[in-house]
Order: sequence, then structure tokens, then C-alpha cells
Amino acid sequence: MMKMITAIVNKKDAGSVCDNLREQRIAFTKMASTGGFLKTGNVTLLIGIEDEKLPLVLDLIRKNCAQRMEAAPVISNMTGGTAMYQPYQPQVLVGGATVFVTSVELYEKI
Ligand code: 2BA
Repeated sequence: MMKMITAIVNKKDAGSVCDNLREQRIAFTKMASTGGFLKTGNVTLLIGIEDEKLPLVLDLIRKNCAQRMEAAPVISNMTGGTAMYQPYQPQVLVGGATVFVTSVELYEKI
């Protein structure tokens, strides 16, 4: 049986996660993505793996990703609701990775 890991990874951590996946010879697809809230780039990894390798991959992601504070966009009424950056910005805690694991019904290479 297989699992599909969809991991949304902070850009700053994506390099080391991908290097480690390659070292472990784990196949993955890397997609450029954008966070809906911060509107900044992150990386979405699709990783299809055998069930027994799930703990290895989750461990690898945990070891290579860290939470950090990042500036949040400020909504200003003065500009009619458009997000704009101001000198003193509120910060939000952004995860190193958001991970979804789903069961794969069919895996076929055509
Ligand atoms: P963003 O949507 O850009 O969100 C960045 C961070 O901003 C989030 O970190 C969270 O701390 C904060 N945040 C998000 N929405 C918020 C809101 N409505 N009010 C206040 N603060 C908010 P993380 O939770 O670690 O998420 C990092 C990135 O992972 C997200 O970037 C998004 O691209 C993705 N993500 C997180 N949860 C997701 C979900 N349930 N489904 C799909 N993607 C998700």
C-alpha cells in the first residue's frame, strides 16, 4: 500500500528537505506554490511512498523544517482594503511545513 504526502514547506527549508529526499532515493515532485495568507512563495512537495517509509519521510521533514516569525501583510483602510507593507508590521508564526498524508487508491505509471 502507498501513501501520498503533500508537504507545503517553507522556502528556506525546502533545499535541505529535497537534498535529504534525494540522498534517501525517495521520489518526489517539487512545485512552486504561494501561501494564501502571506502571499509569499513556498514549496509544495508531492511524495508517493510505500506505507513503511512514511515514518522515515515524516522524520526527515521534521528534522529539516523549523517554525519562524514572518511579517504579515497589513490591511489598511486608507487604501480601500488593499494589502500594503508598513514600517511596523505584525509578525505571524509560520510553520516549517504543513503536511497532509492520504492513502493512495491506485498507483500506476503509464
Ligand atoms: P500562508 O497561507 O501564507 O500562511 C502563513 C502563516 O500565516 C501560517 O503558517 C499561519 O501562522 C498564519 N496564518 C494563515 N492564515 C491566517 C489567518 N487567517 N489569520 C492569521 N494568521 C494566519 P502555517 O499555518 O505554518 O502555514 C504555512 C503555509 O502552509 C501557509 O501559508 C499555506 O500555504 C499552507 N497551509 C497551512 N495550512 C493549510 C491548510 N489547512 N490547507 C492548505 N494549505 C495550508
